[in-house]
Amino acid sequence: MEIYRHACPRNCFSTCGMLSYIEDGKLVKVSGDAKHGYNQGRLCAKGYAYTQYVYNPYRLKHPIRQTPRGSGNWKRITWEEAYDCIADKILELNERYGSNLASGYNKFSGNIGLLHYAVEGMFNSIGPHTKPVGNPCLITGEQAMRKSFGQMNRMMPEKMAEMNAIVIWGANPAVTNVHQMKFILQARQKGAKLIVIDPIFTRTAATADIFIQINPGTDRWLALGVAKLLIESNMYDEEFVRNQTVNWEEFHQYVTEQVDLHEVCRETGISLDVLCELLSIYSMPKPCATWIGFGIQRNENGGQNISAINTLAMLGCQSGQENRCVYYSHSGIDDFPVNLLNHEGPVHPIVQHSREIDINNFAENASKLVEPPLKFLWIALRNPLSQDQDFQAWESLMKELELIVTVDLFMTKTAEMSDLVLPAASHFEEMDVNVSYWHHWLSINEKAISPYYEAKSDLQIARELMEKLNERFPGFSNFPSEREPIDWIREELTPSVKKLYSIESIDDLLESPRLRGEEGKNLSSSAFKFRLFSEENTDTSTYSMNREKTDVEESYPFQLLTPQSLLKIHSQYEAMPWLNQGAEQAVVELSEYAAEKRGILEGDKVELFNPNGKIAAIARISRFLPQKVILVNQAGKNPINRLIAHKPQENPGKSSMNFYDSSVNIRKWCETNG
Ligand SMILES: Nc1nc2c(c(=O)[nH]1)N[C@H]1C(S)=C(S)[C@@H](COP(=O)(O)OP(=O)(O)OC[C@H]3O[C@@H](n4cnc5c(=O)[nH]c(N)nc54)[C@H](O)[C@@H]3O)O[C@H]1N2
Ligand SMILES: Nc1nc2c(c(=O)[nH]1)N[C@H]1C(S)=C(S)[C@@H](COP(=O)(O)OP(=O)(O)OC[C@H]3O[C@@H](n4cnc5c(=O)[nH]c(N)nc54)[C@H](O)[C@@H]3O)O[C@H]1N2
Ligand code: SF4
Ligand SMILES: [Mo]
Repeated sequence: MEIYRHACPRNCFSTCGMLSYIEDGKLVKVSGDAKHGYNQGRLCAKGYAYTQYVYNPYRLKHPIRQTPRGSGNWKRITWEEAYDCIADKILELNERYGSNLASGYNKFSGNIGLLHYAVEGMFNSIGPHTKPVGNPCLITGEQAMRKSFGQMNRMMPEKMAEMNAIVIWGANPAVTNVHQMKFILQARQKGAKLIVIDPIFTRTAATADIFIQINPGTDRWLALGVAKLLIESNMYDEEFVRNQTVNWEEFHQYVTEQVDLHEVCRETGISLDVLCELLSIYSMPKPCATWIGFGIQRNENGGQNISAINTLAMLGCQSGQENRCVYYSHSGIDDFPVNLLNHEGPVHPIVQHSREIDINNFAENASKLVEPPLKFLWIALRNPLSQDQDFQAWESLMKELELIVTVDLFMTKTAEMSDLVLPAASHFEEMDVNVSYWHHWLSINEKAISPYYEAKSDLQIARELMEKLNERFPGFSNFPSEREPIDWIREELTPSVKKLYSIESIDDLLESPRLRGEEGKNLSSSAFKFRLFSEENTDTSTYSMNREKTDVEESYPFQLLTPQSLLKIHSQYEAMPWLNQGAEQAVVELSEYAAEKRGILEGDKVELFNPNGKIAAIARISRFLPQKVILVNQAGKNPINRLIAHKPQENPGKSSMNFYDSSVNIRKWCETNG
């Protein structure tokens, strides 16, 4: 049996080190890599199911073409035919419009290995084109962290084990970050308290000492309320605020004059006793971790809520900065040149830059493009017709597109609406190098097996397609098609990366994943000045839960929360019987209050609806849900995101999607309902 080293490339906190066991060229088993200090030899259920993922009967085997689009009339074609068809379109559009701006892509998080920036590299290599910017997932929080701290911090997640208290605001690690639970448990075994602040009684909440059920979107009030108590009881660090913050006077005045504790309790739905409980945690002169989850920034107050939590975390814990540990995420790739992403393409005589569109409002903005319109769309590592918002805009964009190509391992909702679908390789079938946005380990991903049928990695596809274009039109692309994956990886391991990770070459990574050497510096170095919460640039009227409701909110009184599921990564893993029985009917959880108001009983077929559409589901009535919250899983056969459509956000490319700001109504299912 041969054994190879891998990194799980899913968009997941853990980026687990993994070993594959190969017999006669076949993947027979996977295990966690014991040399990886974060996952320490373990995987999650999705990780252990990789043998079923790789040889899944639903995996795409060959390039296929559908005529007409959406008909389900698929025919197998060769890679040659696929490349010819795509090259024809790119060249024809270039001829028609005088540049490649009519060609573009939408890419996100299917595989977060560094060589998957091949998609960006491929498009860069043909000169100016149309590309997405921004990030639907975590950028609001990233902006808020940079505003507070001047930078993204580098907290070591393993250090959570040494904390005296862990306060989790809007994360659900028992589902989304299972390996972190081990470090939390270690802390608890030494006596640490775990506090979970969430509107939903989650699996993580179920393990906590204190669960604080907060009204969604109101964390700012809670954080400021506790900060006020800290200040009033003189339990804050005066020296810190005097020397290391930029706006203490202003903040002090704001808290004194504007933050009213009764209002805090009303907005958040939390009693004063609970605020005092949090005060005792944050005033402890001992290490305390504040973990800001991604869930907290999926509403329009997200950035402000995070800024308020950062402020509370920094004011509290009197015994010095090293005790103030704020966890969010870090930018693991910043140490690397990421040459594929930053590949410089040829200069165009007239068009200077690529056209950028916010990934969060991609379809609508892409539809509006003129001179030239967008005509060819490449979709890779992404399933927008399950995971994006505003399906109506996608549907009208697709009508205008002359060619849609989707590269995926499975026939997704998006692939179903494409002209060509190209089969992607799994991470066991290609080489890569991986870092995490949570821990600080660097891993190599070896190629262990040949690609499944005719599947190819995104990099291989880029190499071959660009070569084809150059055969047809010499010099059209400057993509270095001759370069092998290992060459790209070698280039990522620059002298400074080697020093940081104490390696001499790739061989060291083949021996073991490596921890980044310069350990998580705490947030504040002496030069740094912290920015306390301030209300600048915001429309305060949006904050109050008690403000006047808009007409839409009156008609659709329930807030739709759609967080992540344990046995899926977004829309992935649905076709895997070990994890999910794919054909299941969607389930909606509603409160006893909502059930009573709408005459709904457990197990009833119901429909969720709003102006964007309706979704059928089976009702589950929960004693634990807040009255006006409705909980639904993502993805499935009829993805819930059909009901999510948001107004364009203020800062294109600078905020995440407000997925949890959607409002819906619910009623018993009736065939004749409009
Ligand atoms: N309602 C709601 N919607 C949400 C969220 C929410 O909380 N609620 N969360 C949002 C968040 S946080 C995120 S990160 C996004 C995720 O949005 P997406 O990244 O669009 O989500 P996935 O469903 O993971 O789709 C990734 C696709 O890439 C494919 N893939 C995997 N590996 C490869 C590969 O090597 N090559 C290629 N070409 N394809 C590959 C997978 O099979 C899958 O179809 O969803 C967002 N959508
Ligand atoms: N199993 C699994 N793991 C995953 C993923 C997956 O799809 N499946 N996806 C990965 C990705 S891409 C991401 S982004 C992460 C996300 O992982 P997390 O950081 O855990 O974020 P979410 O799951 O979006 O939301 C976490 C919690 O926030 C709560 N929440 C919602 N609104 C509020 C609020 O206003 N205040 C407070 N205090 N809480 C609120 C939700 O109820 C939810 O329980 O998970 C990653 N890990
Ligand atoms: S999905 Fe996440 S936890 Fe599971 S094996 Fe992959 S990286 Fe690890
Ligand atoms: Mo995400």
